Amino acid sequence: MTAPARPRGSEELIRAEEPVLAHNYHPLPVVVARAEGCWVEDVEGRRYLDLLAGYSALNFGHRHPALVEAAHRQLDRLTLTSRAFHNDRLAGFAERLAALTGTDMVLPMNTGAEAVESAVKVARKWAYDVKGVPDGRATIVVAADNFHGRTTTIVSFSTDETARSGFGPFTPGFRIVPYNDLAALESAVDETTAAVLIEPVQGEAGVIVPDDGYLTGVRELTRRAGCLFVADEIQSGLGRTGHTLAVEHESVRPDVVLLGKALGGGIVPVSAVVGRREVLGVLHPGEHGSTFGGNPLAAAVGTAVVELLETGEYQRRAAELAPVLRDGLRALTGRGVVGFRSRGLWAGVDVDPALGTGREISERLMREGVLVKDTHGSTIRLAPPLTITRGELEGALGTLEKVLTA
Ligand code: IF1
Repeated sequence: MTAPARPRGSEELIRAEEPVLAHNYHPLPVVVARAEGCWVEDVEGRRYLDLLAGYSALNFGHRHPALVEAAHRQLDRLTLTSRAFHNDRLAGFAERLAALTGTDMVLPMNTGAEAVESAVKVARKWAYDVKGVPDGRATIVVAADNFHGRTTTIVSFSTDETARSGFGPFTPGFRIVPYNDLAALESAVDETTAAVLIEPVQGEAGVIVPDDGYLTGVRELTRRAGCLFVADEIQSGLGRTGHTLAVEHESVRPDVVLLGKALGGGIVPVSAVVGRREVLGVLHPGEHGSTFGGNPLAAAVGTAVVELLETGEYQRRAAELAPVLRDGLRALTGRGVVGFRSRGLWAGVDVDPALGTGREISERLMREGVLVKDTHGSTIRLAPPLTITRGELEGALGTLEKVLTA
């Protein structure tokens, strides 16, 4: 099919997708053509404030100058070697990321799901090689309502029927317990347990913030049981909750932390498994890998992201604006909002179902120039870039109030 002579508008582009693009999403009817900072612009030039930020992959806003510059510079030098050879970017990235996260060793991957899959493999291998669990018997305990990605092993331990039905047979070796329930967790951990894998805040479930003490409890329980605490910080990490890692809210240090999304600055997919040398040291040459993991372009952008986080500026901004978001949502409670959870610049907002579904509210907000994404039912997620100004945030809350009280 030859490209059309004239540029196609939003409606034409949306129609053009239908016969040729797999329907695994139901996007809002907006076609983004350019973006900068917290603002995106559609094909016709209409501007929207982006309160989704790529599901927290755009913590530094669209096209942060320092990140784009790092990418351009590397594009003009070297983009890919594969790990069959060394490249001159990877050592620096691994050193800076380990230092930023307070860990010893880094396994660079690409997507979040790859980091989760890698952590499952490393935890199992650690269980066999270090803990002494009989081969093939390792178990991993996860939380109900988890979201860790879309691969068949990961959906094997999902409790979301939409995410898993039709994709069996499933990978065995996982136990599911209610989130935020230490007693249930204690009863699921035994001598076969390699790891407990949880999100410090459950994102897709609707920004479910656990009780204070839960993360500490998981840390103490896994230490006593001699199994690994693996924290999936792919969405909650890298400044989103007002800390470099969400687990810092309770000063907890997991054995393994999973990172992704914002680690690539919204420019290239970059993920990583970071943790203690005793754990990641179980991998030997030829036992794990990927074509793009640790590529020089990803390492260059990832290093620039770590440099931004080393300043503490983005963590501070999320912490300083957290009360603006929280107080704004509290003021709307009873006026269209029936409940919310928030931590840092991240909130799950339960809208009165009588006002519409999450999707309908998202479409009304879109027409008012604000982009959000519904999760389940009538819950919408707010996760602006951490570069949002107080004024922009207050404006967005005003727009939410207008939509909910109209
Ligand atoms: C989609 C959800 C968010 C994640 C956590 C691992 C991954 C994710 C805590 C996997 C990815 C993305 C996936 C994307 C939408 C988005 C999402 F709605 F799916 F659940 F953010 F809440 N751990 N979350 O949140 O990382 O492989 O995607 O790089 O699948 O629609 P990935």
